[in-house]
Amino acid sequence: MPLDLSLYLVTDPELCARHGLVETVVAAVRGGVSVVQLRDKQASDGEMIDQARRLKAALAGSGVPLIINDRLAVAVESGADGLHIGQDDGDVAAARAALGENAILGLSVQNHDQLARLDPARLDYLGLGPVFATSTKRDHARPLGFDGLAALVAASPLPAVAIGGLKAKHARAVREAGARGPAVVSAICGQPDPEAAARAFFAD
Ligand code: TZP
Ligand code: MG
Repeated sequence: MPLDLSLYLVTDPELCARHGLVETVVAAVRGGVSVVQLRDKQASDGEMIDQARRLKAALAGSGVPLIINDRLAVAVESGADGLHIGQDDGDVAAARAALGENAILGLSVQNHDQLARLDPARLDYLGLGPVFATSTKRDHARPLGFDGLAALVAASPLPAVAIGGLKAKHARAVREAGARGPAVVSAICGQPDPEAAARAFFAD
């Protein structure tokens, strides 16, 4: 199935705790989320494998893939659909070799140098950002703004989502910049109604 990047949810253990991780993700998928990334910097690999298995079961039949942030071993062990890595999270070639051809593999890209160095043949999509400053990720790179995003998308050899400080009101500008869709944490996780929060990204 082609990868639908129209609304990409990245989970956060604290923000998603408001309604529970699985409950938040299921509601967000009802609202139109098309990809889910499990991201938890604190959990052990074992805890993350357990969370991933519960999410995979909850997503069964939805067609929405589950992607693991950073941890290749968790992606392989849990039966998730793919892995998302940052610039310092290890080697794309090694990840592709371990995951196999059918897994989804994404990479975070913050600037044109990183874009010029990546290996598009081994990757499925890119996460470009941050578009705006955000308190959800510590030590993020300099914000791109929509003009910087558009320039990166134009030079990208792969389909891309945009991330960083994005709200429903930015969905149109994200698409107009050429990204397939927004990737968000706090605009869905931790919201009073995650389903409605997701649906709001498709309002115009
Ligand atoms: N990578 C770049 S910014 C970011 C990540 C994981 C956090 C985005 O969170 P939010 O709450 O959507 O700004
Ligand atoms: Mg990372």
